[in-house]
Amino acid sequence: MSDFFAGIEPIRYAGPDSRNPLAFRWYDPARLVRGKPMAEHFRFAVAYWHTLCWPGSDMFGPGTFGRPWQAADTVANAERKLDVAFDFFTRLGAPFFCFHDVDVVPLGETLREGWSNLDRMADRMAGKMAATGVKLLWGTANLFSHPRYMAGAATNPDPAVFAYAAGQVKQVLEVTHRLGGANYVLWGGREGYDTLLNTRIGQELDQLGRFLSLVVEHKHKIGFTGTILIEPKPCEPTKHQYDFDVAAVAALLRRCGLEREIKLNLEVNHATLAGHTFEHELAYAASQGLLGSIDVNRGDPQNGWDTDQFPNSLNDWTLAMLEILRAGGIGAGGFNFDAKVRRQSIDAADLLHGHVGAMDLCARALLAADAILTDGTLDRFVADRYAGWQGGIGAEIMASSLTLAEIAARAADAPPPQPRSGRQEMLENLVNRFA
Ligand code: XUL
Ligand code: CO
Repeated sequence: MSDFFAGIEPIRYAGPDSRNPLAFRWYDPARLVRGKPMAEHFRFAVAYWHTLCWPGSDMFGPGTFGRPWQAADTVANAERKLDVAFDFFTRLGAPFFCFHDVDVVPLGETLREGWSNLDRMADRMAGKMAATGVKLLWGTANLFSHPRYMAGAATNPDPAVFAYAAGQVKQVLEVTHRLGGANYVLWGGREGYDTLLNTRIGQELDQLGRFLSLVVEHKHKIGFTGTILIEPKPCEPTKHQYDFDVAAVAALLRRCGLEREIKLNLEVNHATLAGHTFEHELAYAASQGLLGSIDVNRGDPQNGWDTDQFPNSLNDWTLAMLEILRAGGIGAGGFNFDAKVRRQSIDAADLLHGHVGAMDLCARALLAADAILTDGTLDRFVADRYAGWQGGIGAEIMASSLTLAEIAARAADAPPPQPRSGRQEMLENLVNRFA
């Protein structure tokens, strides 16, 4: 067992009046909300890469954290890191974690070396999981850091790179299955382009479709029953990414006939970069039956890049929780903290402050969203706004029983439609009564 967090007590629920900064004031795992324990609403997960691997570097300087296991990328250090990781998960009370292959072990020089390193580490992970009860929300392969992936993985102009990526994904999918993972994530880090001058979009989209189909086929072949998830992001690291946002991925999945096989892992800061609110992405995905899981974080209102900060706005999260509750919850997905503490937050305790605050925020937003739904005014307003589609000409249009000419004739003979207020300010005020 590591002593990295020595002196920090396991985090407990202490109630809203607590002054302890390392206690939960709202997240009470067993508390029932809408008949379901809070813990099940969220299925909180720690992201291995930000919490254990990121050294606190930025584009102007190296890491500031100086964690002992980050001194060199060796198997021995990966094992120390694993000890610290499971100590952190249990101290925090996070029931799940997520990882990339490169987060947990050095992949070595060849694909085969990486496979055997990961296989051995997966055995150690299985032991830790059995001992602590912490489960795997999802696994993923890093297909974007190594220079071989500079022009993409599945969408690389060189088929040998496609094949290498296939080798990494096959292995991590199998390890995820072996560890009982609930999902497998594909973030297309560099599946896009930097300039159209050297790019054939149609060819690259066909390659991406082939890759996704191969992954789905292999999932069924090995009997993995978890969900394959795509994580949309519009840009960064490349100028343009094909998995731009929910709408783009929904279209891509239909183009490949995979809309019933793959769902989405939505990340807050990715929605921001795409020019959307997070609740827009949630609502759009839910409307297409594609909501799978979420990566919890936030951007910075002034910086236009992926800052991956811990969330801290109750109003924003309440709007997100409203969409998640309306969608019937996150199912076999979860709330993964794809968030990192700031570069100056160099202490072990800072890792806990980041996660504790975010878990509490989510819990408080869940209670606020539940209260808004229980109050019912918001939903009644919306139901009334669309009531015209429940009968009369609205129902006939949607039942496809009228032609364009018949609809036009009815409109010509009816009294002119009267505009009605959308009451945006009233509805915003209503939400602010709760959050
Ligand atoms: C990058 C990002 C990734 C994915 C997993 O912006 O969000 O960490 O979540 O590859
Ligand atoms: Co993410």
